Amino acid sequence: MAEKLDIVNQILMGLQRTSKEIPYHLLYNKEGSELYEEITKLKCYYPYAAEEALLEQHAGEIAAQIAPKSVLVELGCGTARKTGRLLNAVQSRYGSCRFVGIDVSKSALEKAAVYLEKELKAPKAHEMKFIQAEYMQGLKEVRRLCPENMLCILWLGSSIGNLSQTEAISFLKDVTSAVGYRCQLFLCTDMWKDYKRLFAAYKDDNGLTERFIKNGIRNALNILGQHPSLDEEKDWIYQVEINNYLKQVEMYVCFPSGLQNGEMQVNIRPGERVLVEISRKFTVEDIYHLAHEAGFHVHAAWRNATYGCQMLLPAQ
Ligand code: AVI
Repeated sequence: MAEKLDIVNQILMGLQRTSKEIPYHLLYNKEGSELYEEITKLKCYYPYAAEEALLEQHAGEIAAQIAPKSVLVELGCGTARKTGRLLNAVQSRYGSCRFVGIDVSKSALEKAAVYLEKELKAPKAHEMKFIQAEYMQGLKEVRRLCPENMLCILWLGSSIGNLSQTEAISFLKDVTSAVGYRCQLFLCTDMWKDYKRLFAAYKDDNGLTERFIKNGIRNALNILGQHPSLDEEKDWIYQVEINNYLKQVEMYVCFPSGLQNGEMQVNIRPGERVLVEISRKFTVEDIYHLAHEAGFHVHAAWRNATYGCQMLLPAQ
């Protein structure tokens, strides 16, 4: 109940601002998670394939940078479609591998378990555990279960790009608060690139990203007790902007006829828009800066012009 009130308050705070926004995590209800899974299969959505190719190419080198006897912990492992490769590389280097997947979605964790079982070359040499929890709660639980172990925390998918710089810094600081300094962070980031490629990735011709973003708004309104009709939704316009100054893709829904929820004191004026998600893109300098500000340093990196994976270590 307290959690539900928390979400309602977060949504209301965002919708009562001058520049309106909703929390991006509302994108990942059941429908949104399925749509995101579909988006990752689109050719124009390059980050998925770019990350997969980097992991494929460098899995052995990445495994060599992971401290022996580490427990690998994946944040938001989802269905773990890319993780098997890394786990196999760690197992083949050290003989065995311990893995914990953390996700809020029970069904994603169930799929991950089935998928990894098939992907692993020597399943008996792997110890796997799945925790259904928010990230920080999950990390604290892992630290409780493995008080002495080095943890290698995997954060794939450039999910850090969905946080502002301030949020990203505080998130990374929270990681060390949750698990202490005996950790490594394997962080994947999309790189800043040309407008055309970015725009095409977030405004796909199939309209999947549009549905994904509008679903976030629908979810927010449903939580506020409002259920817009399909006709009303047809009126909403999906807008993508590339913000060169902040180096981010911004995804909005514009309401030509406005939208009111008198009970909740929400008043979106005709023509006003709501920011649903940002997707930040990084230069190498940005990554160094972010790591530094969050109390980490970049220990190793595997990058090309499109995408980057880096191993960060606590700076202390
Ligand atoms: C999950 N996250 C990294 C995706 C991204 O690219 O920012 C979410 C997404 N939004 C629209 N398409 C994909």
